[in-house]
Amino acid sequence: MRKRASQSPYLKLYDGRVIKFPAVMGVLNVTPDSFSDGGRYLEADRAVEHALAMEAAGADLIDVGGESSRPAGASEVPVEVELARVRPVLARLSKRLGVPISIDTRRAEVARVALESGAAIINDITALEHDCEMAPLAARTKCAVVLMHMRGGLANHIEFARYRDVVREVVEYLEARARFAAGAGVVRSRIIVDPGLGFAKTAQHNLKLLAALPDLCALGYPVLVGASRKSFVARIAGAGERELEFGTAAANALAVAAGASIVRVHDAGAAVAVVRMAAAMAGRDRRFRRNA
Ligand code: HH2
Repeated sequence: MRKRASQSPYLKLYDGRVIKFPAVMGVLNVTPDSFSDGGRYLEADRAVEHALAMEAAGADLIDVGGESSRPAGASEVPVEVELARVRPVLARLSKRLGVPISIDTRRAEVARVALESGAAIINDITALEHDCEMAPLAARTKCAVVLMHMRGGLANHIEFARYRDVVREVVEYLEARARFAAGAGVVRSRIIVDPGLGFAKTAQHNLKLLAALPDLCALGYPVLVGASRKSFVARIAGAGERELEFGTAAANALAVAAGASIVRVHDAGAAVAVVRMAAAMAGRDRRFRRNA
């Protein structure tokens, strides 16, 4: 049986800032084609406004991405296009945003520009596999990294949704990628793992992984969960605006109760309320412990 390692209740970034868990990561997709909010924040001013609104709503960090990974065959964008999307947004955000920024990218070149603009976290949906420069960059800069599980490429990952034991395979993969990252010099206390809901996963796989979050938490790394508005939520809860939001809220509440440290969301205000409530009910908020 796996030895259970304990998770830290916070993440200390290289610049001294601290993210207390459970935390809300607000999604800022600077893309024309993201599955839920594509095109809404492609214009830099609107993107900045939205990030500031998410911060005001209580988001603990903002995840900026310039390439969509939606399962319906996302098209790969050239690195210049990805850079042209995120660079002006990052430049403006670094002067105005108080909370930390993570950069959602598979490319070291994009991550490097983002880190130079003040980002403190690399969110890599390929767990540092896509670009061999990513691990050395993370090690050199001492930034935090999110290692996410997926299989296949952006356009075809759903074809790879085949597992003997999805929980065991995802947990073992993330453990191996975390070991690789630490071996490459990434600061161990800044490694975050993510089961990659919807990435080469059917609805059934996502449900199994959500039910097994304690096993993933037992690795000892903070766990990030990205259920927000994904197609399995639409399939289970319904595809209307309200159904998606409440379905997302239920997934986030149970994820926090099961030990998740970060939830990645489109509606930060809703998620903040959900996370606060779930954390208090699960005894993860000191102020509301029964014997406090
Ligand atoms: N999901 C998406 C993108 N990046 N990163 C992590 N760590 N975990 C996730 O679950 C995750 C992620 C997909 O969602 P979204 O950003 O809304 O859509 P798109 O990729 O189409 O921009």
